[in-house]
Amino acid sequence: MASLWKTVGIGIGALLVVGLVVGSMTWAILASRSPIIEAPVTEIKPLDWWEHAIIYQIYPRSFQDSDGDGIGDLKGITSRMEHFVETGVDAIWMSPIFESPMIDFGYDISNFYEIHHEYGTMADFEELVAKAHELGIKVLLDYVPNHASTESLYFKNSEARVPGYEDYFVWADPRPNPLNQSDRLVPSNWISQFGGSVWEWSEVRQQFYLHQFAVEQADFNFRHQAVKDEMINIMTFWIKEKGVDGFRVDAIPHLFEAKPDENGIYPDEPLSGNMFLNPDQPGYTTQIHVRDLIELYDVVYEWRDFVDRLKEEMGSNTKILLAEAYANITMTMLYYGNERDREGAHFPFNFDFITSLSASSNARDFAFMINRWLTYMPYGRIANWVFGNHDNNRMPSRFRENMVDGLNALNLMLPGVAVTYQGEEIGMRDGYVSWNDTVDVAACNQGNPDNYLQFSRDPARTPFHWDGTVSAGFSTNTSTWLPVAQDFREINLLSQKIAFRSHYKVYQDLTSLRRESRALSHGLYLIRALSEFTLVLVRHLPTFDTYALVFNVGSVNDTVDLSRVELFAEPLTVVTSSIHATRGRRDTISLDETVTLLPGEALVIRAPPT
Ligand SMILES: *[C@@H]1O[C@H](CO)[C@@H](O)[C@H](O)[C@H]1NC(C)=O
Ligand SMILES: *[C@@H]1O[C@H](CO)[C@@H](O)[C@H](O)[C@H]1NC(C)=O
Ligand SMILES: *[C@@H]1O[C@H](CO)[C@@H](O)[C@H](O)[C@H]1NC(C)=O
Ligand SMILES: *[C@@H]1O[C@H](CO)[C@@H](O)[C@H](O)[C@H]1NC(C)=O
Ligand SMILES: *[C@@H]1O[C@H](CO)[C@@H](O)[C@H](O)[C@H]1NC(C)=O
Ligand SMILES: [Ca+2]
Ligand SMILES: [Ca+2]
Repeated sequence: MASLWKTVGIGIGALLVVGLVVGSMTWAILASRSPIIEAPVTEIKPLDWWEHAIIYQIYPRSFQDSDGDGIGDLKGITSRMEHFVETGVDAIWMSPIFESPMIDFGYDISNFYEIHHEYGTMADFEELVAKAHELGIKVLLDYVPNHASTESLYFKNSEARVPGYEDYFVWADPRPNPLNQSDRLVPSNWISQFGGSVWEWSEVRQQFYLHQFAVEQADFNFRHQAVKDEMINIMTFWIKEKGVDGFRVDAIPHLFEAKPDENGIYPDEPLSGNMFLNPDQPGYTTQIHVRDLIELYDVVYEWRDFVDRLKEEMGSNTKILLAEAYANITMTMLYYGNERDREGAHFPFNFDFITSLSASSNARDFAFMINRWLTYMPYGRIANWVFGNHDNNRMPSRFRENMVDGLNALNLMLPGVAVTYQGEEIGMRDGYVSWNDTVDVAACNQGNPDNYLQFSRDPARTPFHWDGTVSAGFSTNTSTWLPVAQDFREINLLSQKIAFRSHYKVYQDLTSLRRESRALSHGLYLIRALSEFTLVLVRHLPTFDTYALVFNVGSVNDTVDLSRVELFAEPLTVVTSSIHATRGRRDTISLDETVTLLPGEALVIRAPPT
């Protein structure tokens, strides 16, 4: 190892907060007194396919309709496969495509081994995977282990107490009411994520079953070995028989719920005290019995052992597991593994840009949240960045439209994996969906014509804007399952490919840079607020070009002094910039001048090796 290392002197006066990116590389950065950096000269550790990947989330129902029924489908995705290559992403993750009554648009699976008929056939799926792999694109599926549709055979069998299936779900007798024997009280006060009790009465079985999401999504009983075995069977099928490259794992914090006591009584949740909510709304109680139970991590660690074993057995590329977990930082980081002897998910999604940052955040808030993830992440693991998904308002709608390029640049320049939700590459905003057109179960259950938008996930799910023609090129049908957003003539892929400057072209500039730059794949990071509103991200690898993002996240002009960034050396050259920026590609910036950034302006800068 030592022979690969050369001592490079570097003149850095001030103490730098510089993080370590690739944990397995033994780097020592001591930039305070002794200005010495140990740097590899020839060898750069090769990264596994996923460690610096860009993962693109497809919402299949809204990506491309191939047969004019107004609903996106697999053939549609296959027909658009070049888009991923042109855009420069490495993997696609499709929200669920399995057979489903579509109460929760595919997150209510009735057959985990079949393709949903509106989306196509198994042959269509095989064609999709073959085409993707031919083009070098990995394919990830959405795996939904917490629950199954009440239409599934698992549930029907369990409800009918068919031997072997009795304990597949969480069944409970009514809580006894000592004052009234014939009263049928729910077993506990737990509230579903979509509103109402988690307990639903089954006339067939004469017991309640538990559902943490919709009534039609019954929670599996993960304390039953047959369920755990079946989950492994499902993953084996899609990896081994169908060749997928991994899974995004849905709703993991909800895998386990508290057990009943010896008398069969379930514990109630404490009340949150929030007076603005009624007893049917999530948030009325504080959830301590229905999420983050420590038992669930063992299941995740077993799944990791399983995918690693399968990889060995198949002699294949790494099969990855990505955990969807909205949880506090401690419980989130545990998904990575226990830091002693168990590895977990390849990463839990980092939702900080969704849950903790917004249009009102300043540069210090950004720097703090980004560094928080990197600080809490176990040593040597891979970070990831998520700016939107099918469950949350779109990125430009949560932040400001003039921030689109800067946010995409952050996503693509921070260390680790970048996750892009369909439409972010062109800056798609939330679509308007009227109450009459609203189909999201969360909004229909909890909302009314006056307040549904606070619950609805439909605005983030409207069809992709390919061009300015009928239904934005998504479908030949003028009527689509959700309306196409009204701004599709203004914001669409084709017009952005033609335009001289566009969000899409900035995104492409960034993905090319990401492929070429060793500082971006292997470099150290420096993330600081240069002022209240201007954020600077520097990626630095000795002997290679340094790349930096300078981004005004505020809503007023901000003037900054780039000579204060210790790692910069002249000449500074602009590689790409946000579409309204005053500086563009190949412009140079002198360290003697101050730089005024417009609201949302982002500059991606190259500096020579130090
Ligand atoms: C167009 O879409 C609507 C639903 O949005 C559907 O009822 C109709 O059958 C579709 N037309 C065709 C030709 O499939
Ligand atoms: C007992 O409970 C049943 C079912 O909820 C209800 O119909 C009945 O009125 C109750 N009886 C009394 C005395 O409250
Ligand atoms: C995170 O959640 C866990 C489990 O609910 C709790 O025990 C812990 O105190 C929380 N930690 C933080 C930092 O909030
Ligand atoms: C919604 O539907 C109702 C009943 O069909 C109708 O009266 C109303 O005009 C519709 N509203 C909109 C905004 O389309
Ligand atoms: C912001 O800066 C731009 C470019 O320097 C200038 O044209 C504009 O007037 C400034 N706006 C304000 C409000 O100062
Ligand atoms: Ca279709
Ligand atoms: Ca559960």
